[in-house]
Amino acid sequence: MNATPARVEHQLTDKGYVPVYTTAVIEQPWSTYSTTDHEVWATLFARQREVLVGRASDEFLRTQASMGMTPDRIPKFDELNKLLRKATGWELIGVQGLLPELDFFDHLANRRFPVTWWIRKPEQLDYLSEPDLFHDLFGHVPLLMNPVFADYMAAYGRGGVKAHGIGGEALTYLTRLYWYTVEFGLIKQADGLRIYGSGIVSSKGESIHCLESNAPNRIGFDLERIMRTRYRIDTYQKTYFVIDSYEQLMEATSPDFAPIYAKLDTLPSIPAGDVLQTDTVFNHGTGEGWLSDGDV
Ligand code: HBI
Ligand code: FE
Repeated sequence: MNATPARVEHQLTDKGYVPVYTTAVIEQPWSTYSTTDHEVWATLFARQREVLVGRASDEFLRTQASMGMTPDRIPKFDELNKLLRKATGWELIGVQGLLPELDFFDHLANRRFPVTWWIRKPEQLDYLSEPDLFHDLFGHVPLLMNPVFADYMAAYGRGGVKAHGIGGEALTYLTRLYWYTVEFGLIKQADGLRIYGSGIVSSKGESIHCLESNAPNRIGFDLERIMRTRYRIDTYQKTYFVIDSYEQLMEATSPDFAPIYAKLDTLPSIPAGDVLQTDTVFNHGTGEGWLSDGDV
């Protein structure tokens, strides 16, 4: 496999030392994928395509179908890149795993989406702690075919590079925005709430839970509210935020965030499960099954 070795650094966070990989770009070693690798892709793909009918947003299902992804084998990055570049100027690059934030943002700002080159093992089918090829390719890539969402992701990357320069809590606020939109966002359609967040669409359990359980809150999108709201990394989300349209996301990133960051610095963060008087509430969750600690 012609991967330049990815030096693994460890970053001290409030969750202890987490491995952060270098930004080495890795050619997708497609010929090295085993039969088991392709079977894991096939199982997850078929299962999620079934669960997501009536649950994922129309645009997610449409863009994913337009990319010609099938269960029979792991897609080839260079084949998908031909479609992506033509549609929205984006391309996939292979990486070892999580990148240092500034590198990640810089890739997004330049319309490069980092996709982990390896896929999880059969025993990790239902959960693994970091993004693998299935999470990235099945979850993140399809909506990059949508011009408005593709522009949002590039604008988000530019915002991340700027936030990195500002320092302070700017990256915390921006990471929450990514988490509650790109990873765990819901969208309102005429026929009901639907999923567009990658962290949800790549998970069978959460695809059902986020829409059909009474436990979580479902609250209308509000940029500053989201930037103040802590989140969960090892359980289902306590709160899901609902956008009206992808255009709403794009518009939300048009102002200069620096004054917003300065204002948020004077306000307390909001626990993941709270509902505010000012919220547009689609569902005030029962909180059933929630853990009392562990908000990030
Ligand atoms: N790196 N490869 C990769 N994929 C991600 O989704 C990712 C990352 N590094 C940082 C990161 N996400 C989050 O901190 C974002 O909120 C920036
Ligand atoms: Fe992700």
